[in-house]
Amino acid sequence: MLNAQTIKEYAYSLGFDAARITSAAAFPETKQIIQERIGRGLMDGLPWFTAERAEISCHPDALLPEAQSIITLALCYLTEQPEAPDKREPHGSISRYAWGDDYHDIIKPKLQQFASWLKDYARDQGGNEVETRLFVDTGRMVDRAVAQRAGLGWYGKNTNILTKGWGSWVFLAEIVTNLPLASDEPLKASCGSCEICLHACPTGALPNPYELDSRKCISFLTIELRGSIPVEMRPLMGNLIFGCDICQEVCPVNKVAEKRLGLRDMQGKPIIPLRTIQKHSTEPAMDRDPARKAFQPRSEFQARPTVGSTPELIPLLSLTEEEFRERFRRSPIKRTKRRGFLRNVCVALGNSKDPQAIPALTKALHDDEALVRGHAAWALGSIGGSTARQALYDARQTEQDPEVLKEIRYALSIA
Ligand code: B12
Ligand code: SF4
Ligand code: SF4
Repeated sequence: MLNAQTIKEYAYSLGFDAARITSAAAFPETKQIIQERIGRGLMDGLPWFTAERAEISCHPDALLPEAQSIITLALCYLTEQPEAPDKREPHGSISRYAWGDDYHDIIKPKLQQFASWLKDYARDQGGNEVETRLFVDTGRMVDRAVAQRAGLGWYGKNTNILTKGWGSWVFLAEIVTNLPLASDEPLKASCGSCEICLHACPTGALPNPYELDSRKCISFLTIELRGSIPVEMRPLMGNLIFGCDICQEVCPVNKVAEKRLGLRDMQGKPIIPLRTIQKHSTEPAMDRDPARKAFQPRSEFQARPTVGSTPELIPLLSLTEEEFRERFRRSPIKRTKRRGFLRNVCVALGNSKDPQAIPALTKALHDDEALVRGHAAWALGSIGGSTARQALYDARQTEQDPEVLKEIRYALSIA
C-alpha cells in the first residue's frame, strides 16, 4: 500500500490546506437524505439535481469502476476584507468565494497535476496502473459527505463542512482512485448546542439543523435561479447581489479561524470571536498538518479592484453585455450572466430605498432584458415617491411583455 502521509504531503505542497482519505464505499445514508429532500421539494429550482444523479454521486464505483479510495482536499479562500465602501452611495455585497478568481479554474489544474504525480509515485513504488477521476463542485460527487467521512471536517448545522483551523471557508475537491490507501477516521467534533446560524438566516432557509431549503437560500436566488426572484423573497435579500455568507459569518468556529489567520474586518480592526465561543464545546484546535506552518491568504481569491466585495450599485446598472463579460472574466460572477446580475442589483437597490437610484432604475425600465425591466420596476415601487411612480406610469404605456406589465402593476400598488 502506498504511504498515505507522502500523498498528503504532496497535497500540501500543491497548496491544499487539508487532505484526508476515505474508502470508495457507497454513501447509502447520503443518498437516502438527498432523495428525501428532492421529494420534499427542498432542491427545487436545481433541475439537474435529480434522484438519478444522487444514485451515481453516492456510488463512487459508478464513476470509476475500480474505485478503492477517495482523497479529499480543502483549499481555504479567506483573504483580507477590502476597505469599507463609501456609505453615501448604495452598495451591494458579494459573497467571499466570488471576490477573486473562479475556484474551479484554480483547483482543476492542481488536481490534474496531483493525478499525474500519483501515477508516477505508484509506478516508482512498483504498483499497478493508476486510474483517477477528479472532482470539484460541478462533478457528480457528494463533496461534503466525502469530507465528513474522511475526517476533513464535520457538518455544521448550516450544512457546510467546518474544518479545524479554517472553519467552513474552504472549497472541497476529490480524487477518486483505484489505489488502496489507508483511510482516516471521521472527526468527533460537532456544533454542540449552538444554533446561531439557524437564527441568523434572513430567509428561513435553514428550517432545521443540517437542512437547507434551496428555494429560500439567497445563494440559490442570486446565483442559480435563472428567472424572476419571488416577490416575497426580495425584501429579505438586503444588499446581497451574489451568493450569501450570513450563516458562515456568524459561525463562532469561523470567527476563530479568521482570528487565528490574523484577518481584519472592513474597519481594519482585527476580527474578535463572538463571546459565545469561549464556552463553545467545539472550539477547534489548530490543524496539525505539518506542511502548513503559516497561512498566506491567496492572491487569486483577494478581492479584485474591478469586482470588490461591496461594489457601488448604481454604476453596475449601466453595464453593457460586453462590459459585463470583460469585468467578470475568470470570476464566478459570470455564471449569472448580465441579466441575472442586474436583476440582483435592482433588488438590492430597491432594498436600499435610496432615491439616488431612481434615474438609473428608470433607464433600466427600458433595458433589452425583460428580467431586468421587471426587477427595475419592483425596485422603483419599493423606493416609492412621485418620481418613481411617474417612471412606472410612463413605462406602463409602452411595455409589451405581460410579465413586466405585471411587475409594473405590482410596483405601482406599493410605490
Ligand atoms: C447544490 C449546491 C448548492 C445549492 C443547494 C445546496 C444544498 N441544498 O445542498 C445552493 C446553490 C443553494 C448552494 C449554496 C451554497 N454553496 Co453549494 N453546492 C452545491 C453542490 C453542487 C451539491 C450539494 C449537495 O449535494 N446538496 C444535497 C444536500 C442534501 O446535501 P448536504 O447539504 O450536504 O446534506 C447533508 C447534511 O444535511 C447531512 N445531514 C443530514 N442530517 C444530518 C444530521 C446530523 C446530526 C449531521 C451531523 C448531518 C446531517 O447529511 C446530508 C447528506 O450528506 C456542492 C458541490 C458538490 N458536488 O457536492 C456545493 C457546495 C456544497 N457548495 C459550497 C458553497 C461554498 C456554497 C455557499 C457557501 C456559496 C455562497 N457563499 O453563496 C452556499 C452555502 C449555502 C448553505 N448554507 O449550505 C461548497 C461548500 C464547502 C463547505 N465548506 O462545505 C461546496 C461543497 C462546493 C465546493 N466544492 O466547495 N450550493
Ligand atoms: S447562505 Fe444565506 S440564505 Fe442561504 S442558508 Fe445561509 S444565511 Fe440562509
Ligand atoms: S453557527 Fe453554530 S450551529 Fe451553525 S455551523 Fe457554526 S457552530 Fe454550527
